[in-house]
Amino acid sequence: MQPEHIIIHPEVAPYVAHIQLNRPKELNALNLQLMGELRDALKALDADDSVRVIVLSGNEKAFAAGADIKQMAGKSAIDMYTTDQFSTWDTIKKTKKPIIAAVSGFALGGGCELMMLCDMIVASETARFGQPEIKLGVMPGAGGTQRLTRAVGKALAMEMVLTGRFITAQEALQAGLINRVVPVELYLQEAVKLAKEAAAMSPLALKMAKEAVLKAFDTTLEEGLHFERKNFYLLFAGEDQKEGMQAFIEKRAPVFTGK
Ligand code: CO8
Repeated sequence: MQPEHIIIHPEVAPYVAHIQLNRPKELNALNLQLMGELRDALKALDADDSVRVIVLSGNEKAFAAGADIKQMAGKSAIDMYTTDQFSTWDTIKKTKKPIIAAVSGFALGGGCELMMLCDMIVASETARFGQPEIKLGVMPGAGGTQRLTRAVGKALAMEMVLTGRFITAQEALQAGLINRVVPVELYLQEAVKLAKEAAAMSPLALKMAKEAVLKAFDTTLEEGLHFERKNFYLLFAGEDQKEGMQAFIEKRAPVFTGK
């Protein structure tokens, strides 16, 4: 069945697929259906050998303005527990291939949290980031107190989470939340360019390197170093390591296959 709230562009560059959140009238508010479609699309692309890197965007006005408030407003705690909508997020988190967020306009609440699940973030000058849940009488529920704090530090995270203040793209760049800021007409192009650069690398190395970087947030330095070393050694089981090193010696460009 075709998804309704996302658009999948299969090959926007070699080995790069693009998923676009597509509920423009609602500023891409993340309802259950959209999140389910996104989970399924990411799972399929993660298993597709013709894809090495995924770009995730909204539109110029909004990456996503958060969880769908209208869908959530009347729910009870038991509804929330039974629906367990955050379990979708656990599956999304397991995507092995790098995901690059292309962000313009609002990235708020769950939208900011979804963006922080991505591995690199390209923003337009018009991007605004925030965790405004506090203004709704709640608080972030999908990583806003954890990933944001790890990315920007306690001072700014507390300010954003406790007052709901939005920050600009320049502030986000300075705080280390995002990778780069470009004029609005270029944000998607720049994200695809970055994706293309990564997609030229060994797909196995990409996955294992992503896994190892993320490990840094979950573990002690000693365990992280151990994990990193294991992944490094493991890559010597693949043909891409032979190809990459032989290509260097022969002074030519490597051709990686992921085998
Ligand atoms: N949910 C539902 N509808 C929304 C949302 C949203 N989060 N954001 C905007 N919309 C709708 C508006 O209701 C409006 O619809 P309508 O035309 O039918 O009234 C339409 O989108 C356009 O919005 P506005 O008219 O408000 O546009 P403005 O340009 O005036 O304002 C803002 C833009 C500032 C972004 C404003 O819309 C706003 O404040 N939105 C809510 C932002 C917010 O509070 N986000 C946090 C939501 S809670 C959350 O994310 C919890 C995370 C938990 C994990 C996530 C699980 C999926």
